[in-house]
Amino acid sequence: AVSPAPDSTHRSLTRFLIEEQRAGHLNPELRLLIEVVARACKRISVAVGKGALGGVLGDAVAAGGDGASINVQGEAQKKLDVLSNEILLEANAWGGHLAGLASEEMDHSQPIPDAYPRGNYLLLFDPLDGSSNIDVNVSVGTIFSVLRCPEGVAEVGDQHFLQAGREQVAAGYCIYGPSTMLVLTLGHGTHAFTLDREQGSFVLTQRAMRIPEETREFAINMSNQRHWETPMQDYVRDLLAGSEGPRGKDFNMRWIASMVADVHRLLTRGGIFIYPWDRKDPGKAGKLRLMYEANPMSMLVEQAGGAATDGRERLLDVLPGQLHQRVPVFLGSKREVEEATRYHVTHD
Ligand code: AHM
Ligand code: MG
Repeated sequence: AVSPAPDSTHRSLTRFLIEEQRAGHLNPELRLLIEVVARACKRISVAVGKGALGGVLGDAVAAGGDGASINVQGEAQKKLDVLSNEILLEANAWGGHLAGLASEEMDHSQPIPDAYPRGNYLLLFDPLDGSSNIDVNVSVGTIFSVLRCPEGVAEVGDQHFLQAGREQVAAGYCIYGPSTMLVLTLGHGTHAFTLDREQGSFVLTQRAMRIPEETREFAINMSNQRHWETPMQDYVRDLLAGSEGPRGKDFNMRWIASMVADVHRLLTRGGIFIYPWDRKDPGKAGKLRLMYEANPMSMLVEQAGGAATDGRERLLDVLPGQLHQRVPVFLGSKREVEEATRYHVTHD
């Protein structure tokens, strides 16, 4: 008789999800949703990996051929932003697992087309985060978040997506780096899968990731320092003072400018990632989007034993007022996030 392959070396995403289903952590509909998103990410990974050979680098051109295409956030779209968005939309339209989708790259949410059965979930995504890094061959990623569609909704609209992050039933990202990895939570730990390119399948490579509670590493775009509010200035001044300052230890800095890559690093070895509000932005909201970036990353980080706040409150408790809302983000090693948050709270 042929003995089965050893568990730890060959647990595919499919098998992992089946086992999670048996453990009562997800139902078949959510399992299909995760499988479909993972399949779409494989397609995006192929497109990203081709680089200049795929003809997909550079800016997207607006419909009508008149200048660069601009998204709802007022940002120029890359060809790969548009392509990744289309791949995710097309993959998720027909499976019967969704009631609607919302994307960082689309003005409004979309209900599932009438031609297909409607499911119970809402999917939100940033199809290609960190897209300023595409043309320079640095890691980028797809971020996604899953919510339940409220019961009794006849027509899905933007308002049905406006739920606090703690209501997420699943969240994850796919990082397109030296290897392609899917990092996923279903609310029972954060788990990492690596794409086996030859087999075309994601393989579980780290179960139950744990972020060290203490760190000596931070990720911040320091070029905005002069625009930060006082408690943020104070916090970073004390980090930079190192072992001679009040923190009594030296810190190292890393900034990739791809949130997915910066968060992947801290999930792997600890750290704090911060995108604060600054005075260039009168809305006091910072750059990152609550629904597509902050919420899914916060769930992944909390499920790995880390913490996530907006500098004052737990991010997963923030009630969104609109789909494309921005929010300051402080996440990573628990003690360090608490420390950064303390600077802000005691200042107020
Ligand atoms: P994007 O969604 O338009 O790619 O913007 C989000 C990205 C994050 O990945 C990253 O943390 C941040 O923007 C970097 O911004 P900056 O230009 O300040 O370096
Ligand atoms: Mg983005």
